[in-house]
This record gives sequence, structure tokens and C-alpha cells, in this order.
Amino acid sequence: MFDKILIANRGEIALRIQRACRELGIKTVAVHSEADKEAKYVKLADESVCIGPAASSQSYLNIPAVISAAEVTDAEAIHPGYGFLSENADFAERVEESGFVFIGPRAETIRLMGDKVSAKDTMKKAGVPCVPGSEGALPDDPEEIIRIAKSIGYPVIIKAAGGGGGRGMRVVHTEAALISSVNMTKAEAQAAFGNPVVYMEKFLEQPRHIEIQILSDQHGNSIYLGERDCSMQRRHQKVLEEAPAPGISTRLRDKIGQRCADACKRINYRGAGTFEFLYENNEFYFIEMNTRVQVEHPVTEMITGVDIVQEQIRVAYGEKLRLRQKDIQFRGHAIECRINAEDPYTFVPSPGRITTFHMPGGPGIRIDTHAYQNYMVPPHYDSMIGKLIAYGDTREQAIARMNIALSEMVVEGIKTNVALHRDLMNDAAFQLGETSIHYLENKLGFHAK
Ligand code: MV4
Repeated sequence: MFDKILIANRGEIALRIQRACRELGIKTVAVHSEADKEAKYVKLADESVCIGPAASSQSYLNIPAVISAAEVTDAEAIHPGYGFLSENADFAERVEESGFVFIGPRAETIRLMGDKVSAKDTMKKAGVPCVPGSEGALPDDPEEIIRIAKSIGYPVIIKAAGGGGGRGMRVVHTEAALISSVNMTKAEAQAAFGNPVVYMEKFLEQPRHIEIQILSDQHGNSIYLGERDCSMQRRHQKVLEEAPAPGISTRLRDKIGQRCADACKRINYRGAGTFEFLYENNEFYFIEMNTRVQVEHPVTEMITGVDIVQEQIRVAYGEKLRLRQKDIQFRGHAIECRINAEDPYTFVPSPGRITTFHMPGGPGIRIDTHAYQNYMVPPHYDSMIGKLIAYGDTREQAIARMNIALSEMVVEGIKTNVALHRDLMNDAAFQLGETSIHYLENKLGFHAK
């Protein structure tokens, strides 16, 4: 196994990766900005290196600084976590060119999935069901664009190949608006991503966002770890996630999961990955693939007993997956509430010092956080300060345990979204598992957006 890993991230995921390393007997190097020098995961790491000032662009996104830190500490591999450099193909390439192992897929795979046109094309060819749409990029000829939209049927959505995660898209309801919408999306895509390529899909009106977790080794083995429902979101920021997704049959899970695992074998995928789908009328439609560990991975860990971060490290080292598909059993239900330092209803960030910090506990409760009493939440980064995960034999039990945990949780000195989570646990539609990607924004009222 690796002797030493550098963790190129901050916050709760830096601590999460460190814990996985410790269990595997691997030494850890924390890198941090000047704003994070007092952080818990920095103090707990075997070694730490300051890589720059508070601004992410000068620290956590500073590729030469991260690679130098690996060189001076003699680390063998780099774990990028999520966000920051985790899906930057150029970073993965430079890590490997410098003689380190990138804990994630090959740079070429990251690049393939980073371009949403090539990702969709690859998955379609691999037998993964996709949203009906244009065959690849839209052509320049307006007449042809009009023909394509007509054959798909309105409403359609125009998406940038360089976008993803909600950036660079536009819904079109009528032929009259089509060409100007395509041109506007292309211009915005060129400005935002340096790539004007766009594609077209049927616009699904009320889908759920359901994703499939996979794991692949470098020996042609791939497995799926079931699905997560991530429909509860606002402005493309997930608020809570759960596994399994309410109402998905074992048969459908196994069918779509196997398609994803087979697609991974076909593209020789390495590591952990997530297939994002829109789900409507009992059908899965692939939209994008994420080539990193995700914030919400714990709900999958809770229902499968698989440590996803440890498995990422093992397969990056070159080990064969020890788990076969038949070894994976889905048991119980898990829900994750993202705890953010923000106003629970305006969503305005609320950095500052945490003066009181009491975390819940008891059966089925897991907390992944780097925060503590007296911790200063810096204003420079994402506002998520931790994740509260509740597990139960049934969804009802998981909700009941989450309710108790939320009632025990006390965070003072900053605002948090705990009140929103308390509200959601008691929301009738959530309790019935009958929400879509638009549910939360509707509940909050469009004016609160
Ligand atoms: C869509 C869609 C409806 N129809 N594609 C937004 C994020 C990006 N990953 C894809 N997104 C969407 N693609 C078609 N054909 C609606 C969304 C969408 C969405 C998707 C997942 C989670 C939240 C969302 C919020 C608004 C729109």
C-alpha cells in the first residue's frame, strides 16, 4: 500500500480522507491556505504544508504549489477530494507526469466526461439510456437546428458542452425563440468555458435527480453501489440526499446499475464515479458523469457498508476490487443533511466564530465535520461546515432519527440551515418521497430565490 498520501483539499472531506488513510496505515500530508492553518485536519495530519494565501485561486487551485508540496514531503499519491482540482484533467495529467499517483480516473477519462457531448456520446454507445436529443453537437445551419428541435418536440433545453452542474443551459418552449436562444447559449458558453459547442435535449419538466455510484479497478472489474436521490436542491446546490431513492424497485436498480458498471468496464474506468440521471415516469435518463468522490457518498456507505474513500485508494494503488457485485447488499435507509453556515431562508453565507457546538449522537447517527467549538468558519470557501447522516432500517426510522439528531444539534455564533432541515423532515411531500428537482424552490417561493 502507499506509504504517504497528500490530501489536496480542505474542510470535512480533508478529514474524511485522512481517516481512510489512517485505517489503511497510510501517512498523510495536509496542504492548506493561510486561512486554514489552524484547522483540525491540518493539526491531525502527519505533516502539513502551507500552499498559499486564503484565496482558492492562489492555494487549493494552485497546481504548481500542490505538486511542490508532494515533492518536498515525498508523498506517493494525491487525493483531490471534491471541488477544487478534483475534475481538472490538466491537474491529473501533471500529477502523473510528476511521478505521483492521482487518486481518481486517468486524465483522459476526466477530459472525456468533462465535455458533456463526448460524455453523453460515450455512454449512449455503452448502452446507458440518455435523454432524447441531438446527435452530439448542434450544427451551425439554423434550418437543421429547427428540424432537430421539431423531431425532439418542445420544450427543449440547450446545454453547453463545457457546462455541467447547471451552468450554461437554456430552456426553449417555441420555435420562434429557438435560434436566438441557441445563439445566446453559444455566446455565453464561449465566454464562460472558452467553448461555444452546444447540444439539445428534450426538456424534462418534473424529473427527480437520481445518481448511481460505481467503483472500478484497473483490472476490468466494476461494480455499482446503488443509487442516491439528490432532488432536494436550490440553485443547483444539493440540500439533502438519501439512499436508496424512494420507490425504485430492486429490478430497476439492478438493471440501471449494471448498465453503469458495464459502461465503466468498456471505458476502462478507474476509481469511484457517479452517473447522474434525471428520473421521470419510471425511466432513467443519463445526463452527466462525475469522476470524483461526492459530498453525499456517506449515504451509500451507510446502506452498503463499503468505505468508498478506502476503495478509491486501494484501486488507485492497483489492487483488484475485493468486492464482487454479489457481495453488495443494500440494507436500510440513510439520509444526509448538509449543514451550512448560512441563513436558513435567505441562504446568505454566515462565516464567523462558532461559539457553541453540540453534536448529536445515538444509534444510526454519523457526523462528518471538521468544525468544533471556537472554530472560525472562513469567508473564503463553500459554506458547508459538516454533514449529519442518519441511518435506519426503514426510511421512516431514518427520518425519525434525523429529527431527533436535529433537535439535539446546537450551533451558535453563526447562522446555520439546521432550521430548514427540521422543516424538511416534517414536510408531507418529503415524507411521502414525492418530490422533484423543483420541489424546494417552489416550497421556498420563487421570491426567496
Ligand atoms: C435537464 C433538466 C431537464 N431536462 N435536462 C441542471 C444541472 C445539470 N446537471 C443538468 N440540469 C438539468 N438538466 C433536461 N433534458 C433539468 C435540469 C435541472 C436540474 C437537474 C438536476 C438537479 C437540479 C436541477 C435543477 C434545475 C434544472
